[in-house]
Amino acid sequence: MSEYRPIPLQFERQEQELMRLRADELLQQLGSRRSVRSFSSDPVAEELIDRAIEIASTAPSGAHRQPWHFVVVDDPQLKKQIRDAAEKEEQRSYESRMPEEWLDALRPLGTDAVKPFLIDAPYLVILFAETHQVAADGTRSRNYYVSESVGIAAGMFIAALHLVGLATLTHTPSPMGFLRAILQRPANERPYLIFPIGYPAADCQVPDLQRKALDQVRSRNLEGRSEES
Ligand code: IYR
Repeated sequence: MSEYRPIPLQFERQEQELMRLRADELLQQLGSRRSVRSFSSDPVAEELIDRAIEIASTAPSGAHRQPWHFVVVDDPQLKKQIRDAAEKEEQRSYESRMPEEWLDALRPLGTDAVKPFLIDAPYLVILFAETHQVAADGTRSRNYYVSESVGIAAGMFIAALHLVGLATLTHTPSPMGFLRAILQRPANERPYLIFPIGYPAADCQVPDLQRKALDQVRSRNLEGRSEES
């Protein structure tokens, strides 16, 4: 495999004050993001979805393999097939596969096996993780840190959609094998997440949840160290 040619990094230091302002502004903007489960069917410009995919695809990845693939679905028939298959799995999960502890944890969110957003949202983006690569001549090569890489790309996708002004949800029907079958994806692609994307319904409500404060998610040096390690 050939090596990448080193080139000078394009990086400009910013004024401290501007950096602080930007950080505060970003926290405020991204802090207002909520998972949306109730969508308007108002149309969305597909180029916005494409830009968000390009932004997600700037994510760092193991050995720069970029082991992700985004399928944009707006065909009503495909959306219906996906909804039907997802609800079938979800019904089994909610009825018998999820242990009581899991159901208890979900209860405050009020979710159930009915998933109208899979039809109402104008777009579904299905993110697949590429477990390995297959070259044109059929040779297979490994990918590295696949779930980390795809998880980072998913996070950047969510942030991009929100900053662009669109709503989404990380939907994870389980198991998700039906997505590969319905969308006829190759065997090296594993379904990772479904993102319904659109504008929130006019009457959309979200749970009044609070996020952990900085002190709860960050410690400095050995602060709060554990005896167990
Ligand atoms: N996948 C199911 C259940 C579900 C699980 C978790 I963990 C959530 O945070 C939310 C839902 C569903 O989509 O309903």
